[in-house]
Amino acid sequence: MASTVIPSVYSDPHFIGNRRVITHLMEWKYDDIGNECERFLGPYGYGGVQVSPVNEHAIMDGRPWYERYQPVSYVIQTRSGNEQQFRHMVQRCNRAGVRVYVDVVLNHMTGGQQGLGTAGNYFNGHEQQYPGVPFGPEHFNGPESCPTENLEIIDWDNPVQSRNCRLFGLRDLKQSCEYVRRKQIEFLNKLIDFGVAGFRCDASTHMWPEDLQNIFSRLNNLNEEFFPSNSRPFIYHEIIYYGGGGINPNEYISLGRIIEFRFWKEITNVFRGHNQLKWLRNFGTEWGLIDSSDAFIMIDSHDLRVGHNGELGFNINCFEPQLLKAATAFMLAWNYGIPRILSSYRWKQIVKDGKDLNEWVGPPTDLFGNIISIKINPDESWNNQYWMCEHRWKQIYNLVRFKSIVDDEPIINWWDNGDNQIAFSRGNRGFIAFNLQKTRLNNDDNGNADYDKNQLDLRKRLQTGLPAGTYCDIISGDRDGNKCTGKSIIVDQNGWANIYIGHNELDVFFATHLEAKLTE
Ligand code: ARE
Ligand code: CA
Repeated sequence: MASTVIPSVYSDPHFIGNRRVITHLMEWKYDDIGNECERFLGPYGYGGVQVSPVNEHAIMDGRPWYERYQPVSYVIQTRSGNEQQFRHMVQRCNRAGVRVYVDVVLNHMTGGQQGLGTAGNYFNGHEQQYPGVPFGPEHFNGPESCPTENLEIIDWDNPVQSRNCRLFGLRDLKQSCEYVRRKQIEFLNKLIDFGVAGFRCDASTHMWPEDLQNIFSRLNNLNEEFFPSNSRPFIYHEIIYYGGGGINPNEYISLGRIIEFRFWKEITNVFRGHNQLKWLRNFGTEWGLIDSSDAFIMIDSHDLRVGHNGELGFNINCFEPQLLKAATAFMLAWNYGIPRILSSYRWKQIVKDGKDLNEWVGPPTDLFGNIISIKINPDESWNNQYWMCEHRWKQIYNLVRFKSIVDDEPIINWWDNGDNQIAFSRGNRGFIAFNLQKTRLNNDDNGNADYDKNQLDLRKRLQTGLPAGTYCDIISGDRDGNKCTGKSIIVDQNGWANIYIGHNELDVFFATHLEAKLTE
């Protein structure tokens, strides 16, 4: 059933042309992001880049990545760079056709410690003093508004506790206070005036919708140097909701898009072989997900990668590249929401009792604690001992292109084998097939010596929806001039072609589109 809800004025990402996908260059430096916008994100068709929190934050022992989620002031200065560098990056990215979204932490300041922030401002979380803003105790929620004894959130489903008490001890800002609002509006407007297209709103569940409404309604329109007049910022909210009780994302739908956590969870479940691929046929609102036009989606994130939210071993991260590529491909090929791809750095995962002991490890740095730059070699490889660069994995960026090419074409020609093989096309512009049958073997049929592995191949004549011609698979290879470097298919006059995905192939999917067609 079509939704009657009018999309929020904050739900348009302002992509240029038919760009469709955002990548989060986690912890990257602004100069590096500017370079990447010009040499890769722009040319390869990414629509936008999310940057890690840009404002001054606590410096913590060992420099964990999560210190960025402990604001000290709204001065733009972190290990990623200063205000000038940030501003320059935003200009470069916009000119390269790539929008910039900033992860903003408005719910709280630091935890109970004291020290210096990344711009040199002193802070004392215990006394709730942040002279760099300045904020003092009167700007925080306390016993008058938070009903729990220790001021911590205890019952996460209770709206008053969830909004007025502390999230993991983080000092909770009183956004009903006009002064707090004004400081936050100033900060956001500064970013808008620099040319950003919008924000990831951290911990939205922990802020009152009416306070956010007030703040957002007072934001400037986007900078007319880069955007049409009267453009409102794009805002996507972190609201962790899996159905049932708890704070319902519907409360925030007029305030922007919702990061739909049921998307990654259900897709991860399927790709891990806990649910059959064939059920994805009607994946979306019929599974209880919010409307596509309100949704923001992901497979991996800065939290999920280390098992914050979800659980380690279930969540799919860069250490299972084949699985990550396949689940990401489905995300990009399906017609739902706005997808974001996490681009992470390398860390040494040490799993013990279901936890990653290194879950805190921050970005790669030199001996002085400076973040190491991304270095691109002449053959397009990079210093991958430091940076994972998932956004540069061919199976991923080729699907980013696929998404642009298929545009809003509907999902048609669905086929499944009643189990873990599926295929569908996007109008007459693109076609994709998945063969996860071997995952089932790994899970259930291991050790069955009589099992004929060839039964696990996908070998089938299918309707691709495509015009007749020879098409390259953009997964096992690519189109290189007028030849294919990997597999290819021949589509007949009626759109049919023989599709093959062997059980022993590294990638479990096949994809092609109009631009991967050879000229006759
Ligand atoms: C760190 C330490 C803590 C310490 C605290 C204060 O880890 O032990 O108490 O500092 O000193 C990130 C890290 C946190 C870190 C924090 C501040 O993940 O570990 O705390 O930065 O440095 C809930 C929230 C949701 C939140 C998740 C992680 O609702 O908003 O928890 N996600 C965002 C970001 C995080 C970030 C923050 C918020 C804080 O994406 O990266 O934290 O800015 C159920 C509930 C969810 C709940 C979830 C927790 O699903 O329904 O609401 O999410 O459990 O797993
Ligand atoms: Ca709060």
